[in-house]
Amino acid sequence: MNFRNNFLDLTTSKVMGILNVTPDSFSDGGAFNILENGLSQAALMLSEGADIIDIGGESTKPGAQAVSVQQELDRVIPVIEAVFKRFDTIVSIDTSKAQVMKEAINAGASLINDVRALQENGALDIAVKAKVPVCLMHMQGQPKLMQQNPCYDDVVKEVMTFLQGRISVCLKAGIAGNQIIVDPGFGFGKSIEHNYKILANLEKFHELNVPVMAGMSRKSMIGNLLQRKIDQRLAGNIATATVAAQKGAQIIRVHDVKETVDAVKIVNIINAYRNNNER
Ligand code: 9MG
Repeated sequence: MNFRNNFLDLTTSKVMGILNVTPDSFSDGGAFNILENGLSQAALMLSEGADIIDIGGESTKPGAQAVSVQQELDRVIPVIEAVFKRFDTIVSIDTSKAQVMKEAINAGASLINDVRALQENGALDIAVKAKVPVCLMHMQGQPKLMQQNPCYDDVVKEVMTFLQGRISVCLKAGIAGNQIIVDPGFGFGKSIEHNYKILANLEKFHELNVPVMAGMSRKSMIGNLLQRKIDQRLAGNIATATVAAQKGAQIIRVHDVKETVDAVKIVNIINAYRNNNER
């Protein structure tokens, strides 16, 4: 896939490192510290083998409050500029706001990761003009209330139908088919059962004929099942990432880059041997 002339081969699974630039992700909220901290986290994740750095300034955790456009810009733009200047990597902007997408792309971002699948005002238009890849994610409800009573008759079918609909809207608007990624949105308006049903059927999402992203890192689908606090979920994070890679997810979005890169390398080599045997 072409990220503004930075090409990423998605025939094997790749790892996206998460860089949250929200006040709760840094002990001291001062601007300098946020920038320095962001840069050193990006450097660490890249040295550990991340292929993409996903930078976000609005928490989308269940119960999270919305932030203003200006707050989000103030948080993410300096970090995107600095990461883009210092490292030869793909920078992704995690946002749903058109203005943030636009300024992030001007600052060097080459992927729009939108948990609201370009449904907010002006977002689709910006994505068409930006000509960068987009990741369209499924969410039922909004972060503040989405985990209160998620409901589906057939979660896999409904999530796929939504994503197919958003792909069609994007194609009609002028986004090239080879610039679209989809994501079932683990934890976004889904119970534990819904999340594991999706993971069990993740390979079905390839029927949408675009790369698939999966993000389960440290989420409650791991914590609640295993009864583990956030810093005790590494084994669960690696298990879910490994299954996603085995099921062909092209991009795995994680906090624990080093361990995930190791796990994904093993899955990738097994797949390479299997493909050779089939020839
Ligand atoms: C921003 N964000 C948080 N969780 C996510 C997930 O599962 N997928 C994507 N694409 N973005 C996410």
